[in-house]
Amino acid sequence: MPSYKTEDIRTVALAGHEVAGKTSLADALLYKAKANDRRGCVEDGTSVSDFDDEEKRQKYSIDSSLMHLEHQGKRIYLLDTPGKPEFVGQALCALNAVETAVIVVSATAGLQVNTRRMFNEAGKRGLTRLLVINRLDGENIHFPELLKAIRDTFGKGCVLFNAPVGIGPPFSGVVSVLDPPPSPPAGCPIDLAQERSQLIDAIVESDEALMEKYLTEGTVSADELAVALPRALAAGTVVPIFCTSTKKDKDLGVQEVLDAIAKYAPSPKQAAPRKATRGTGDKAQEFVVEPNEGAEFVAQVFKTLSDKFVGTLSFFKILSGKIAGDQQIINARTGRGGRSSGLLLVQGKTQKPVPEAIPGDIIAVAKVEDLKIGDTVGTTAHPPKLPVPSFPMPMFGLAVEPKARGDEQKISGSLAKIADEDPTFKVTRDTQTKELVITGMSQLHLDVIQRRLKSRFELEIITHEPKIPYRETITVEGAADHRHKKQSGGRGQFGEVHLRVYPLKDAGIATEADCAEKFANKSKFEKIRMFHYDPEYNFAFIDHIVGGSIPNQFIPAVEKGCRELLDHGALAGYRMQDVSVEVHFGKDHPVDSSEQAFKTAGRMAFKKAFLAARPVLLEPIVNLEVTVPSKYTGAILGDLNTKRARIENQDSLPGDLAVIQGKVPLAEMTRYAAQLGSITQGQGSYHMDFSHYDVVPGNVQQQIVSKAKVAHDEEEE
Ligand SMILES: Nc1nc2c(ncn2[C@@H]2O[C@H](COP(=O)(O)OP(=O)(O)OP(=O)(O)O)[C@@H](O)[C@H]2O)c(=O)[nH]1
Ligand SMILES: [Mg+2]
Repeated sequence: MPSYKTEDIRTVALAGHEVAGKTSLADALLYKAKANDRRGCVEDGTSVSDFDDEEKRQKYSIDSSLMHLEHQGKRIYLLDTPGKPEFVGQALCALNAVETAVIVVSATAGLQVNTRRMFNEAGKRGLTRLLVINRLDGENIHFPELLKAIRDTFGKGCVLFNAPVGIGPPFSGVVSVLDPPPSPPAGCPIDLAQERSQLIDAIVESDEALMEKYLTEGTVSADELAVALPRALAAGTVVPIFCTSTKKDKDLGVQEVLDAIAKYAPSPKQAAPRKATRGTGDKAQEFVVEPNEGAEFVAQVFKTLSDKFVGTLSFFKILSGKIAGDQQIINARTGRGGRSSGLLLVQGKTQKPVPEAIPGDIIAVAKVEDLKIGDTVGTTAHPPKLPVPSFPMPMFGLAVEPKARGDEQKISGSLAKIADEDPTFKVTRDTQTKELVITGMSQLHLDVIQRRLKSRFELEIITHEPKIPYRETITVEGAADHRHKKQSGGRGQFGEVHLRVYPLKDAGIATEADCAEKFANKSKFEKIRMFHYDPEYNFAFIDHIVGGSIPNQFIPAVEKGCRELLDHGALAGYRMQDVSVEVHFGKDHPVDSSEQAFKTAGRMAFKKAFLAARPVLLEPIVNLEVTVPSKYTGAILGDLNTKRARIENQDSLPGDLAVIQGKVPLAEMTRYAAQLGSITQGQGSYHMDFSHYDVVPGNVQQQIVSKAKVAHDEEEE
């Protein structure tokens, strides 16, 4: 048995914008808690957290990393997350595995895109949030303004638990706000008494009885505050702020953060239990995952890593029940089991076997096949399943080619391995061009992956311009038929298919249930025999054949033919979506009919009907958020105007920053990083994620269609 209980565990993610000092804080915390006998440092390449070769070279975090320490009788797990927006997938995964988020803010840079994002994502997950204002030794810090910006953005519940003594290079440590010294130290930039009363106000606000007492008597005791505080933290009505410098030779305010984590972060038992389901369809039952040792073992994988020495490591957070090292683990997604070579306690790049783990523990197992991020694992035959977290859809694509001929297979295999570790990186083969396409969050993201491919697998690639994943759909109903007939000596080929096509999007159909309820039923198709629905394409195939005009055994071939076209498109060679096909009539030949003939007839009829149904191209539209110094607002709006953007919101942020939000076609954004850089002299940042598909304007569509060489499949005729 471990020497601690679930009640003693604290799980903490360090999150925020890049360069705020999260990794330095992790190293400083490990050192203060004596989990490391020397202070690791990003600059020297000795960080426990940024241990990966590429991280050491670049001096920023790329992956989340797991560490642990003991302090005041608590077992504390730390997950350091990368702050660069391109690696947000790693940060989101880490947030799913913890009860507490420490959001690190740079005192010199202020609130940045990822500071706000992480604060909100942690809030969405119901995590307890702590703020750390770091880099207080830096130049040009306006502390009261920063504090105001924090409160304006994150709410007045953000209250100082300690205050800096000296700002900038004279920063020499912190002073408690709750329990201040009799006379305020020189160099404290705020009024301690006022901050203290704001802190007390925030605590009592979460407790009506205490509030009443405070209002009538004017005071509350330290004991009463201590009782009310955990509730206020859990409810998010109080967000404590701590002040630090994690500059290597300073490490000021770090001890206070360490103490605060041990004292204020909730244990897994204090967090709201997660909900899972067992079984599928009608038999699905809700299963509340309680963090009790006696309960069934349930854990969720939040990270995987292929390690040179131990093979694939899968990291999971135990949500209920305990597990021993030699136990069989069952994956709820596949139903298959695997035996690990033991449970591993992780400290950065090193692992130590442990015999057992309990609810709240964050551990790794090696070499259990086919565990993916988001998978639930159990030890019973049918473990309950937790909801799979969602991630932003990557939008920056590049086509890749091997530098050395013959490496194709190895490259796609190795990229797939990298993709397993990163939920915002995808590898696909373009069905039309047969090109291998990698898609990530940005150019930098794909550059990092390219360098990893070289250092880990010794493979090099050449990349081409990004491709825009257009889609094709129809806007009205259409009908067509096709007779496939060939007589070339011996047995001929014969199949004839008559079908109609229907647009599904405007009919409000987006799921199988919609399809059954609103469309593919007897009220619309009187003699409907069956329908097949495919959520990937929002495609439905309806068999409405009467009197055997196409014999039953050929219906699957007709469907197959139609499905072939889904990937290839009819208009410009792009994937189709939101279409239904109703096959209602056909003809066969007693000798010459074959599956092949009906497949071709189905595909050709579908193509003709599609082209007759006013087809349109759809293009991906992204949500864009640009943050720039206010003076560039006009230039940004002017530029976005030329990009077919729809501006939805414009706001000013403390620190004389402006945030512009809107929707823009992805096709207009392929070079935005460089353009934004030149408009704002490198002072702007942006973030985009997939929003939806929208119809391409007619003139743009014409250009794309005439450029695309539509593959003529007549050769199969
Ligand atoms: N002056 C000063 N420098 C700091 C402080 N904390 C960290 N640094 C330095 O700032 C740089 C970035 O620190 P990191 O700890 O890597 O920042 P991070 O938040 O982990 O950055 P990402 O991994 O990119 O998200 C390093 O060179 C650190 O040595 C601080 O409090 N003051
Ligand atoms: Mg880092």
